[in-house]
Amino acid sequence: MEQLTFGQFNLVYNMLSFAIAAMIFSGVFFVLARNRVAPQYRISLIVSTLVVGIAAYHYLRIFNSWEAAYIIGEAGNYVASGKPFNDAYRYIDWLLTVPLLLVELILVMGLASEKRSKMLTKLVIASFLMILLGYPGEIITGDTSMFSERGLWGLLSTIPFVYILYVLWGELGSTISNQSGKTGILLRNIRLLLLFTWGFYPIVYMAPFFGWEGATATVAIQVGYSLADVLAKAGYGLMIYAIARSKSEDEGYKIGRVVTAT
Ligand SMILES: *C/C=C(C)/C=C/C=C(C)/C=C/C1=C(C)CCCC1(C)C
Repeated sequence: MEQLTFGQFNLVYNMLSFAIAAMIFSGVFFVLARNRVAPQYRISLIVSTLVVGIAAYHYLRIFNSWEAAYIIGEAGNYVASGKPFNDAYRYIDWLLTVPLLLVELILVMGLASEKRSKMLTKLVIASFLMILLGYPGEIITGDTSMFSERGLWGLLSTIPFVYILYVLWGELGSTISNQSGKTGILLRNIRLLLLFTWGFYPIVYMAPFFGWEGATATVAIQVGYSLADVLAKAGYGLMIYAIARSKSEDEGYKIGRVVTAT
């Protein structure tokens, strides 16, 4: 039966709590900052708000499930309470938020509408497949070594992941390099943020392949995914805001300008 030390249990507990705060208050910021960007970019901030809102809700559920799954034992350790820890919340969250994160990026690029809908369709389908194919491997119990079913589902899920990267670097590469100075730099940076934070998930997924087992793997996976989520959702949303702000400035939008009807 899995046992956690006092420190392990509380590390996850505090990380989950931090993630809730980061999601809620970044959402508050996106709402309050909407008038700082030109009207055509506000939709990106709205989508950012939805992403962190959906994540905040799921983190509350994950937090409650974590709290209920363990009870403090006689030796001061945490032992399983018998209620299973429900990690499906994470995947449901990703299924909704991952496509929305790609939508945010495409919207803030300001592509022509025909190209935009083509890109969105491809990216949204690929991101659905990536999450759906990863889930069966995540919940497998028993053999979780590299050459187990966990490894196979992980590999299948990596195919759409690589495709997403191909679209962002290959097909959208020229769109990004065509953007003006500061906006171009910000777009390249957000793509890198996406690469590093999204690239972190498959690495965390592989934790059991490196021989980490039981409590250590559980803690590593929970802390790893939570950190990655804060960067990939709240941090990413702030960069989307910076891009929207930079494009608004380029296009001559002034904060607080009074528009009078003529
Ligand atoms: C806010 C949540 C985000 C950005 C989640 C992203 C998740 C991934 C990029 C997950 C990718 C996976 C693989 C590429 C293979 C192994 C299974 C996954 C689902 C962890």
